[in-house]
Amino acid sequence: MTFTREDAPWWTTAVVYQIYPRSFQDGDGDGVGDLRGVLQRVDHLAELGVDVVWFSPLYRSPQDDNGYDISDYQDVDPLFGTLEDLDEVVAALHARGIKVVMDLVVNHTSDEHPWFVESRSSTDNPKRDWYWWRPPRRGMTAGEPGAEPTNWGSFFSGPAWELDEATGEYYLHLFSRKQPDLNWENPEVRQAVYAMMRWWLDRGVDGFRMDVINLISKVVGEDGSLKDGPVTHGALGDAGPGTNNGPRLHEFLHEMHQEVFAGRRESLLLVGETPGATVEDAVLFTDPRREELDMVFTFEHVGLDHGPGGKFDPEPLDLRDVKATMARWQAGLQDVGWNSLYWDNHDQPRIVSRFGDDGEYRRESATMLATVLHLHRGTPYVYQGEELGMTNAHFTSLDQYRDIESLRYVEHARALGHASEDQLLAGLAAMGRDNARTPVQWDASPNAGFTTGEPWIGVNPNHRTVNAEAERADPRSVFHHYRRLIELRHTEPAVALGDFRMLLPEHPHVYGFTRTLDDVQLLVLGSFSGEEQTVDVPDGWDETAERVLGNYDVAAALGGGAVTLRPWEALVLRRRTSG
Ligand code: ISL
Repeated sequence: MTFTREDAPWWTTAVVYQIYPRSFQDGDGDGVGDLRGVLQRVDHLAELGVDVVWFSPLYRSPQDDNGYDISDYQDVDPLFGTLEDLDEVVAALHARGIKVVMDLVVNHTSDEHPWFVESRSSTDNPKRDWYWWRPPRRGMTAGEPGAEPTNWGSFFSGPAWELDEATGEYYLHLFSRKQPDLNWENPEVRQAVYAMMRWWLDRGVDGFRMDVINLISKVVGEDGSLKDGPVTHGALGDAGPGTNNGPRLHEFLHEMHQEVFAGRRESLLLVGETPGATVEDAVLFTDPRREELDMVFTFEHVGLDHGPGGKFDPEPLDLRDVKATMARWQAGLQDVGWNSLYWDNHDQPRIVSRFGDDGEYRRESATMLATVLHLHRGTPYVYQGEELGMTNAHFTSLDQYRDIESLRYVEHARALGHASEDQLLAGLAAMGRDNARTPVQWDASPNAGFTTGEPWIGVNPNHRTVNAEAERADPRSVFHHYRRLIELRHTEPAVALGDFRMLLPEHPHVYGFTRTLDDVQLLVLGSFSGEEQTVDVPDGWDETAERVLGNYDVAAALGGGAVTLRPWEALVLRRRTSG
């Protein structure tokens, strides 16, 4: 069943680039990135060599969660431009051989979407059942503390239910109160979503990145009831068991496939965002015979540094855990299905600051991290600025933050009195989503070439040295290294399709693996350390191996069955196993 050179889908050799529009490039001087801005930078993407661009939401939105709260799925928010601007951007990308994937946010809408406005207007409105409305808990009065229909906490702190005074009922919002959850049990909801998706495909886009798609099926009792979740810490319960990977999820995805993608599947890219999914779930989502998705985003590797108090209570990373997780996903999807590969996106801190060294060894560690990731089996995703080695924001005061998740978290943590102000700021500085949302650093000018106006969020002061112009001028830069990695995936079939074997699983600082396709074998080594590290190499690898890629001018030499890697060194070698 495993993909072969003959039948492998196009996206096995593709690299995807994620644009977070509000921070990419401002074209009109209002301090917010937009589509005219994207047009100025399409050649950067072409030079990098990516095959696909995924746009975080561009749709009309009150921007409560930076566009993940959509009030019109079939229009562009005026902040970003117009539908005609989007057509122009799509045409400009297509002209450079780059496909376009839209974010699809259909677990919830904005509370300002006309569907929700109607739904909330009365208990007998025809769209009432398009969302999750429930009366207060039995025996309790609406508005009383604890009267919410279930004890579920939202992803953005506080209860996942909001009381609507007009009808005295609560609605479910797994994210902010301005993001009510759609009721996928209702077939009219599903048909409305599918029609919208067909409209976008007919307009010329090439696929979807499906936001929290594994939350769309909730666990509903025969009587329509939803159940409390386990209470782990605090007073609220975990919504996961009642909402994550629900009983009808695969049925809905297969139905979507038939209703929307049938007959045009081959040219599209369908990737699901699936927090909490196991590798066993991923096999089901991505087995081509099941006709659901092409690949999903795992969250296991980006949860390894979360501490007992959650993501804002981080713990030091143990590299062995990363290797164990990645090896499990590689093995689990070796014969059936496919992996997505990512370190960064708009929800995660910058990888060079998180798993690397964003000081002395910024270039070395950013290129090493990229090498290790891109040489796995799967489709790599590059988040804007990652190819420049951009770092965390290193904000030091609360007023620098913009993200609803961070601001709500602080509000609730203060109310509970669990953490000191210093602890709160340290948690945000390490893990806050705004770390990845500062403007892309194009040049050394005052606003990094991002805007002529006042940027909506602070530009990282290190743009004077870390920027695209400087990166482009330096052949050893992070940018040129990404360019070479992308090219390698396009030209060396073993990168896309080779079998994966993890080496050195117990080594605390060195990541190593081989990729094998027919008689070609690649050896990949990456040091996660600022000190020299000497490791054994497998039999058959010696100084005759061809050096494919590295991040030092002269690669570490193999000899006597071992190799000594310098700080954050990455190395890719190739040999023939026969003849
Ligand atoms: O960053 C997170 C909170 O700790 C994640 O749990 C995140 O909320 C989750 O990955 C879902 O993310 C997606 O849906 C959210 C949106 O805020 C994120 O930006 C989006 O990627 C709601 O639409």
